[in-house]
Amino acid sequence: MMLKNPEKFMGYLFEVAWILPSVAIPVAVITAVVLTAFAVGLRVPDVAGRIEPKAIAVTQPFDEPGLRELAPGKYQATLIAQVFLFTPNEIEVPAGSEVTFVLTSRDVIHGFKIVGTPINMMVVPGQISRLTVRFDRPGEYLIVCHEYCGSGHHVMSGKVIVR
Ligand SMILES: [Cu+2]
Repeated sequence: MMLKNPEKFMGYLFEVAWILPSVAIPVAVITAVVLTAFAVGLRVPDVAGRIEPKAIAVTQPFDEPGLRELAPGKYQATLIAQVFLFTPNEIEVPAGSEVTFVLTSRDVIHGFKIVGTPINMMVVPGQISRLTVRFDRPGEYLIVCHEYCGSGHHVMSGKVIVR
């Protein structure tokens, strides 16, 4: 076949050369998504609700931002993002704590990433963002805003202290 009709044979080869990557690329992408979701533990934030940005000061739980112990070892950290700070910008929990971060923005879109943890979410005005993480290792975890929010974006940070 190859010698009788070399052009047709090359045609098959080219077809296979395109079919293989068109199967391999989606398989690789799906594998990456499954790995990050289950092995690395990356999760998208809950749809935790909506809020009127002008009424943050009188809407629970944002009327009292900060750390609250819900049960032994379980905390809720309520934070408000605004240009260019998080309120509060420091949280301290014992090692082994499970902390649910609940955030909203007072003004523009901010980001909320805790370096070294799977916590990575957008903080959108009018929307409540929520994610839970367990802090097993003591140390200081840097919080950064990773959505460009204006001229002071680079100083918008905070930390979680795990003792
Ligand atoms: Cu920012």
